[in-house]
Amino acid sequence: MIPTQTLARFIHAQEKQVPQSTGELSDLLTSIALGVKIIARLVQTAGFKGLQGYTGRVNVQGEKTHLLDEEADQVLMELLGSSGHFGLLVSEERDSVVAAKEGRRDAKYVVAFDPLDGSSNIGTNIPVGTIFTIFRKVDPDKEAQHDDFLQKGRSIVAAGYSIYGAKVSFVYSCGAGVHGFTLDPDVGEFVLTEEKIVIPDKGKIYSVNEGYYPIWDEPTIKFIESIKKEDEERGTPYSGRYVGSLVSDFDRTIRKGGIFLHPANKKRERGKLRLLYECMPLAFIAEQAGGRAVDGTCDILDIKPQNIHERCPFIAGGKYEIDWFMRVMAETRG
Ligand code: P6P
Repeated sequence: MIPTQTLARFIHAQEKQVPQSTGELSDLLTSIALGVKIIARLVQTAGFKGLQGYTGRVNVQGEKTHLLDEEADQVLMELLGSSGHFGLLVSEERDSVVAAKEGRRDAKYVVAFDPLDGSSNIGTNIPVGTIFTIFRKVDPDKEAQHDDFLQKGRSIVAAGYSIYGAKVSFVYSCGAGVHGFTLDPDVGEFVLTEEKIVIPDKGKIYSVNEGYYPIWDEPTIKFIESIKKEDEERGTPYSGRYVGSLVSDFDRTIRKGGIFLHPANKKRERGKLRLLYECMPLAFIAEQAGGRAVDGTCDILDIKPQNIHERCPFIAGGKYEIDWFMRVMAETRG
């Protein structure tokens, strides 16, 4: 089969539907897709190219960094920094914002990314991925500022993620639905495989690390207990699935439905996942796919980040499950 609907063609076709588009966003997405292809090869060959294992350093999160984390970060910093369209970049691997190597004063966008989420799973061949989110600068006449990253997720221009697994997939949205692509390794092109991903309103799968049960708060315990008990009318118990790799658990949730939870707990009142480059881009995708993403109190896209590395509880899924979760939160908290 000749792959005709490639990512590049699809992006340019989408661009033509936006009268005032300049093609910059299309160029950015193409740059990100190139970075994803390069990172895919690094992940697939890490085992025999000496790229598995740790660097011996810790990142701003206080986590031991993997060699692949830094390689993936470097790929995106180089590619996106030289695209000319970004003024500033934020990476999970960097303490503060980074000025684009060839950033022009009139560059319209800023980008935040997690270059390789789930890298702790690398050695066991569990899928990992890259997550990104793009904002316009708040003031187009000014150079990009740190505060351009502290916008609510409702202002996201485009966001998406890749998964380096049995296939390399690329899922993104520019605010007109969620589109899925699969890398054709024979030609090195991403080919459209799902023009519009829509999350089922009600699913049958819940996804959470139950090892945290002893330190969950009461509302979370009540919800998880209710999704596991026999109730014919509600269609419970749901099946449990947990990969421990955010992009994999999230991607399964938007395709098959149900709910993914990485909630707050007594040791981490604001959870583990990062708001700017994990929760917000995936919340944008979840809403574009017809679902919801909350922190237990409000929709993630209504939260204004206070700093570029802040954490956030992340619960995402179909409207049925998220509405149910939020009702239990409200009832239990009183
Ligand atoms: P836990 C992987 O380390 C990661 O950052 C995400 O990819 C994943 O969803 C989460 O942490 C798993 O966290 O606390 O269940 O090990």
